Amino acid sequence: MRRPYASVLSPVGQLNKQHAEPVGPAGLIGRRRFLQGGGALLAGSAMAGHAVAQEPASWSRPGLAFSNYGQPADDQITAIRWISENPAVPGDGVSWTPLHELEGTITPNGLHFERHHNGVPQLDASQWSVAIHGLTDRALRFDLEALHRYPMQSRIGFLECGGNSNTLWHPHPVQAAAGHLHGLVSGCEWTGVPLSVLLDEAGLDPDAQWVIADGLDASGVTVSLPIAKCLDDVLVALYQNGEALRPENGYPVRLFVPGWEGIVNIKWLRSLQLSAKPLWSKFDTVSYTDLHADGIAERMTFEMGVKSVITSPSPGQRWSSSGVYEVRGLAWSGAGTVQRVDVSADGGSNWAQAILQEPVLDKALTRFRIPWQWDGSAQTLLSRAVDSAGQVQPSRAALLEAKGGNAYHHYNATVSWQVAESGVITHVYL
Ligand SMILES: Nc1nc2c(c(=O)[nH]1)N[C@H]1C(S)=C(S)[C@@H](COP(=O)(O)O)O[C@H]1N2
Ligand SMILES: [Mo]
Repeated sequence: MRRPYASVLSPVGQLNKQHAEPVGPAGLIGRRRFLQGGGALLAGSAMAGHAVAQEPASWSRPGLAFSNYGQPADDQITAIRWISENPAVPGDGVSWTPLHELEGTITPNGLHFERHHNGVPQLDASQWSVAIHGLTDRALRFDLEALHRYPMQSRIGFLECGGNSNTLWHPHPVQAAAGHLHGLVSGCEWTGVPLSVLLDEAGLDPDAQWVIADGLDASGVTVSLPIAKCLDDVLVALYQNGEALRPENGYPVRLFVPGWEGIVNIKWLRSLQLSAKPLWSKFDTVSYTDLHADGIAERMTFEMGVKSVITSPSPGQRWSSSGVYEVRGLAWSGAGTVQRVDVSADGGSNWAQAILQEPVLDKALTRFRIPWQWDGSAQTLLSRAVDSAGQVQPSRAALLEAKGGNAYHHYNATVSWQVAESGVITHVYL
């Protein structure tokens, strides 16, 4: 028999009394302290559960019928992508993953962010094929049936647009939810055929140093990828979280290039040309380059930097009372694994180490969590990630200093949310 709720949960009113003694820097209960008994302390206090007299009545009528394809609960109306389109170019724009509505590290397929330069092409997968040609022993063409006969691999990884978080270059903090500022990143399990296997089938000419990948949508997105990366870990992906790719994410086949900026993850793949030199396409040169303060554009800035963002709380939310909350967020790095995430609740004066959700995977979203006893005063929360390459997520001031005033891509500075006395959460710069 289940225990009645009242015996395991205590009323909210007792919470502050039990946490009257300080628990860590600015109320943060760090990893070590949590493991030493802070967890038990929290479990006993029952946080914000309400006492109830009895269990809810069970449903006494048959429920709704089966469905061919499941949908979220009807009340989950805010857990949706947020679309922002370019009015000047048809099909150009983005839709953002609502990071502040999600938990864990895997983005549901219907909420994976989208970035199209010219819309989602209407294509017939039975007519689809990809050609491997150029500096190869033989030119080969693979249709879906052929691709399915090759050995597949799965890997969990993040995909992030180079332009993610770029509203934070703005001199004033834009007020928007975590996912509407930072949600051009998603995490999936991608499955497909390693590109190295297909390149091996075609046979590489020793002069083949670049793979020029081309999509078949109207935008003419073509990029040049160094051969070393293509032979290392690039997937010719057919599946996303166990099901066939979604049309908006490249169905039937896309490249998944672990840790590298979104643009090189070519969707609706149609051609891979082996070449001695990069193509220097529009997307290798004009777009997705990093303009420095002196006006020089750095090209091929492929690897995504170390980054973290608190997703709960998120701007726009309001906490109803002081007391214990769990601060939760995501961290990732294109250079490897997330080694640690520190959280500050006093604007960066003191830091405590957050708990990382296992398994912590290479070039994948990593969930961090840390309990915080909020005393009801105005405080500023921020997180700072360190990766396995020893890179530390920079402060906003350090990033601006390093990049100068012309930067547009690769914004990876620490992000700060203020909790006001009223409990209202806002985006602030430190
Ligand atoms: N063919 C094609 N591939 C493309 C794009 C595109 O517009 N066309 N956009 C690129 C960009 S800029 C990004 S960030 C990622 C986005 O992938 P997603 O829409 O699956 O999130 O796809 C990349 N691949
Ligand atoms: Mo992108």
